[in-house]
Formats: sequence, structure tokens, C-alpha cells
Amino acid sequence: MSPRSRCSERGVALVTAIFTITVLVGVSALYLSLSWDGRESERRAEAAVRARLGADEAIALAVAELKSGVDSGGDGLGTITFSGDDDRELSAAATALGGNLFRIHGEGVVPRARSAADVLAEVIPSDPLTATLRAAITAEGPVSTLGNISVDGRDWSANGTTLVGPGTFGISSRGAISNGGSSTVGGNGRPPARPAPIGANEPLATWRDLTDNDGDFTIDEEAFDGIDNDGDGRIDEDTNDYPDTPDIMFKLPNGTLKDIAIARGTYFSTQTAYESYRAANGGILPGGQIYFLDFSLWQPANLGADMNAPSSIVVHHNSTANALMKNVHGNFRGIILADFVQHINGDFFVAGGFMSFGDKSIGNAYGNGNAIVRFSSSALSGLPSSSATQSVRILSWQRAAME
Ligand SMILES: [Ca+2]
Ligand SMILES: [Ca+2]
Ligand SMILES: [Ca+2]
Ligand SMILES: [Ca+2]
Repeated sequence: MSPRSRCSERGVALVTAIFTITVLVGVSALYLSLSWDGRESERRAEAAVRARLGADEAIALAVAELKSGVDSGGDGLGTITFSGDDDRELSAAATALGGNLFRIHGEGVVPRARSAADVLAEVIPSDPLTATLRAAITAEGPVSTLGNISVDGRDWSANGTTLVGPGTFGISSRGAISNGGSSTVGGNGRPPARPAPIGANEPLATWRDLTDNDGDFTIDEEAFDGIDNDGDGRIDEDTNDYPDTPDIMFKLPNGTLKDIAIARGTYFSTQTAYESYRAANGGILPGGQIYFLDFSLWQPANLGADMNAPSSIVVHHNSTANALMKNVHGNFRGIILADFVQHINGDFFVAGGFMSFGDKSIGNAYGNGNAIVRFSSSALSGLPSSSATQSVRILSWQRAAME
């Protein structure tokens, strides 16, 4: 073999080696590039899922605020902002659309991905407590009216300014009713007058409606006492007497209204505590609440410098049913459940009704000044619920485009 041909062979081998190395390097680079791309797209896919779950979680938290009525961050009901140490940024905001409808926009942001969703939600309020009152003033004991008080059982609008129907009695008592001074009483379609027109007062009310309300062929068989007296599995389904307590009147177990008020921060064991609460709310008793005042003498009983909305429930009742509400003034929409009432002052205005639970041997004296008590079925149908949470129905849930 000539030196020339050996040289040529080495050249071929070198070229082959260089080519092989080049191919190997190329294949390796391609492999590395493909596997990098694969991991990156996996990371992006995982991030997209985390962002989407984050947006959904933010919306779920906003819905929880709407349900509970508790604004956890103090930034508005239905507004959520959350930065986790897991690199997630969650946010949601609820916008009221009118009625009970809300639009909730939620976003989830994580490294490599963002996601958003829009939800249309309807808040469904819990069933309100309902009170069937026989009159603007309903009492177990005797009732006397004095001064210039005007008691009107005709049906007024929820704020007591517009007459809407004939309504019910002005005053109903299981005992006697006397209308003294210049007081006037109206009801059942007749305006307040002196003497009270026929149908305005209901003295010696029996609380039996002589109707078989539950269809068991027995009429008025139940004591209104929170107990299933006839053992048919139903409590107070066809009653024959005055309800024993405010709880029983609402068909709740005894102690329920007090427990609700304690849970909602509207229970007061002293008049001082009640007055501090009222002062902190600008002198007005906020609406939509159940207030439980658990002290024996409330004097003067001030229900607010201006009328609350929506309706509230005020219970002034103690364990011996002898709490006294005296020198009542202010403005109120809803129902006042007291043991005894003595003297309603000149500026007092109530739309809704009064009901008292004290022993029938002790009287209630309503009167003084130009106080006005007006029955209002709409004020009584807008009472708060015994349930603290409302339900939320999701009407639509859409992924939103993000930049
Ligand atoms: Ca019956
Ligand atoms: Ca009945
Ligand atoms: Ca029963
Ligand atoms: Ca009963």
C-alpha cells in the first residue's frame, strides 16, 4: 500500500469520526431540547390546573361569605384576597346585580398561568320568623290606654306611613281593656276614635279559633306550650290558649331567641350594654336583628332615634316573666315581645306590633303623649330568620378569558 493511500484512509476515518460525533451531538441536543420542552409543557399544564383551581377556590370563599353574612377580611361581603406561601394569588369580588342576584368574578394566579371564572349566584334568604298577632297590641293581662296614644290595628305599610288594608284588632287582651284619657283605638277597617269603634278592641280574647286547623277531627286540642299534648308528633298545631313565652309564640324551643342573640352579639344583660350598642350605631337600633334584653327593668326603653329597616325583633323577657318595659320611646319597625309594658311616651312610633307575656293578673298601661302604635302585616312578614346562614344557588359558572 502506498503512503498516499494510507493517508487517504486516515482522512476517511477522521471524516467518519467527525460525522459520527456531529450526529451524536445533534441527536443529544435534539433529545435534550425535546425533553426540556416536554417538562416545560408539563409544568405549564400543571400551572394551568392550579390557576383554575385557585379561581374556583376564591369563588367558593366568596360564596361562603354571602351564605354566612360574615365579611372575613373586612373588605366587603363577597370580596376575597389571598396570597399563599405556595405562590398562589387568589381573589374574588361579588357585585350586586339587584334583587338577590350577584356576579362573582374569581381569579387564580400562579407562576406560568392565570385563570378566571365568572359566576352568577342567587342568594336565597332563610325563612323569616313569622308572628301571627291578633292586634297591634296583644296582651295576656288587662290593657289600659291613657294620654293621647293612638293604637291602630288597621294594616299599614312596613314603615307605618301608608294605609294598605283593614287589618285586625287595635288591642286584644285575655283580660279587660279600658281606654282612658284622650287615647284612641282603631282596627278592622275603622280609624282610631274615642270611644273605640266596634271591632277595634278584643277584650277577653279566648285564643280558640273554633277551627280544626290540623284536620284531626278535634278542635283546638293543643295548649300553646311547645309540647305535643295529643301525641300526634306535631307541636302546637291547633292551639287553644295564649303562648307561654316569646320562643313558643314563634314555635321555637324555649331559650332559642336568647341563644341566637348571644351568637349574633345582640344579647344584653344590662341596660348600659344595650345603650352602648345603640350609641355605637348612631342611636338607631339596626334592622334585621333579634335583640334579647335580659334585665328586669328597662327604663327609659329607647328603641331608636329613627326607624330601623328591615324589621327587627326585640325581646324583653326574663326567666320569671316579669321584666318591665317602662317609659318607652323612639321608633321601631317589627315586633316587640315584652313581659309588661308601662307608659309609652309621646314620641314613640311603632309599625308592626307589641305582644306581652306577663302573668294575666298584672296589667299593661299603654299611654302618655301622642304615641302611635300601628299594626303592619308587612313589617311582621319581614322579620329576621332564626337561621344564621342563607343558601346560595349557582345559576351559571363560566371560564373567563385572560390576557
Ligand atoms: Ca285539631
Ligand atoms: Ca284551632
Ligand atoms: Ca300535637
Ligand atoms: Ca302544645
